[in-house]
Amino acid sequence: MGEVASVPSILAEYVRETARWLEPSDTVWCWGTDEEAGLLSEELAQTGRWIPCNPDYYPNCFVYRSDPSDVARTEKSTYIVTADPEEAGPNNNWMSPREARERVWSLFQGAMRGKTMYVVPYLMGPPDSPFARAGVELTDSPYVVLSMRIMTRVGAVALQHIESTGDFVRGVHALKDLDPANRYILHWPREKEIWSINTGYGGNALLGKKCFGLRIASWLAKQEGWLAEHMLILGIEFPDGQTHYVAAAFPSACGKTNLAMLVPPRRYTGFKVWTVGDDIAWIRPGEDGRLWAVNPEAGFFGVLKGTNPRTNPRAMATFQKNSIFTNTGLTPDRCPWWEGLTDAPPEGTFDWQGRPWQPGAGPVAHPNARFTAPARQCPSIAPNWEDPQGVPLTAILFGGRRKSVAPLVYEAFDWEHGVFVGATMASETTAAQSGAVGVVRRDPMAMLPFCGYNMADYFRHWIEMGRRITRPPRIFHVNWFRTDEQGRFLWPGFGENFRVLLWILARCAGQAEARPTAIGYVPPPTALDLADLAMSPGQVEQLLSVSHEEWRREADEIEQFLARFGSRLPKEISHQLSALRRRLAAG
Ligand code: OXD
Ligand code: MN
Repeated sequence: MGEVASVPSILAEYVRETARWLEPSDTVWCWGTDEEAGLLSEELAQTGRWIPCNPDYYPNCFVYRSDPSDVARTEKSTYIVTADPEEAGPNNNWMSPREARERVWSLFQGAMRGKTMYVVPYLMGPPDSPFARAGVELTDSPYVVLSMRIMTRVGAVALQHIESTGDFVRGVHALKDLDPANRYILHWPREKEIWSINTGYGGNALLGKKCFGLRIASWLAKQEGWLAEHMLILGIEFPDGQTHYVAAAFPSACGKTNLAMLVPPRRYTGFKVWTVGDDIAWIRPGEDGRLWAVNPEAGFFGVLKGTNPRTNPRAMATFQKNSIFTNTGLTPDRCPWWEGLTDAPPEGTFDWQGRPWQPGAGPVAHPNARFTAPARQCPSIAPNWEDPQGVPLTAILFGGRRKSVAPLVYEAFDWEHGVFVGATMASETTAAQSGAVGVVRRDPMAMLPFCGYNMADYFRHWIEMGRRITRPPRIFHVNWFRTDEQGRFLWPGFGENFRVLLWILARCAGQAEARPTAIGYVPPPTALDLADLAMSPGQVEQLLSVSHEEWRREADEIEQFLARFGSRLPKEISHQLSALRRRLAAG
């Protein structure tokens, strides 16, 4: 698959050494070319799990069926390896370096016998950007190679970066026998190394994404004075041509992709929403005192459930060619199908495991079925999405999926309060991680599964970042998922979220009304444009209400959660909790 051209010697040595232990029958260097993808695709098709879609509707697209036991991130198998367990913190599973070598590295011995080891050099971040970092993934999974070439910038651009910096994150991934009991995703932040075994699921096996892009990068960011966040980035262009950028952290499968690709409601003529990223933001202080953000990825790995031309037309257009559909159903004319695409699947559809589907036979697609698509194919991709300097942030949003408690939107009083809002946010769990769905859990900054070090130190880092910038973005919390007594959503969501974004940007410009409450600034109903939404005044009031009784219970839960961090918790965070309690008592 191409020439082994000018490979930096530290990389060549790493590949040789790893091959000696894993014993693949051959080693193949990947350059990210179309020809290479074609060959891998043919090879994968032989397994029966990789099915070319109908080229009339989905040219160069494939449905991939993973092993049914390997369909989501497995947080219980995900570890941070450090000498000091305190460095990993209560938010991570911890493993000692010795145990990692004895228990996990031994699993890799001979793990690629009889297989090919693919060497995938990749770059995270736009080329020639001060944000850019290189990684190398050694893998025996052609699906991983085919996904990495969409999700990252694979090939010569990465080798050049390694050559000039001498720096890269080492990653080794072996499918082995997919045994869940021996599944491990290990991160060595100080050594900049990742080991993943017995899994092929994207979030566990595409090492550029969660493993490097968030867990290792968050640690590097702490050392080097920047932030690696689980955030989408979007730009809102106003009719006068000015664009303002917003980054938003929501937990997995809570609508980051939908918000990043939002289409403004028709009444907002002259406005445009530009997509910069849908999952990860690397953020640095700029010389102008603002925070600047890039999307380090080159593709989207998005949730399909509920995606259709009405909820996310831009995603539909993005994955219409050159894309992978993992664990969807397959219609008789070889198109992918998932719940929410249309009312019902056509007769003769196969489910995500390739079984003929009958009504009542369970879901057609796995609830965590995903598309993998090149970012450049998104019709709303920002013209400057690969700007080496990134885009300046006007606002940062935190949000979750809460049936109650959290109003549609509120603004933090200041940066430190904003850090507290992010640090204490909660959300109901989704199908993106294995385990129970719909359980409320605290998920600080949506980073609970992704922060590669002790979150108490992460909160401190956030507080310090605020001190380092003179023009900080304002911080907000949003909740699109509040319901009424009958369990119906109070807010229409999707494109209508644009109305909330407009209030947020107007606040940042000092132009919108808000009333101070115990939890932050909440818009009075008159400050939001609710025209055409057919919401009753009672619904609006409920959507924006702040119940002191509920928030007192919330404060108790927050206190319990923060207690996990013991004396390492920054005092600023405890002060914020006391201040919240005082405001609740005063009201
Ligand atoms: C993802 C996730 O895949 O957060 O983005 O699970
Ligand atoms: Mn994510």
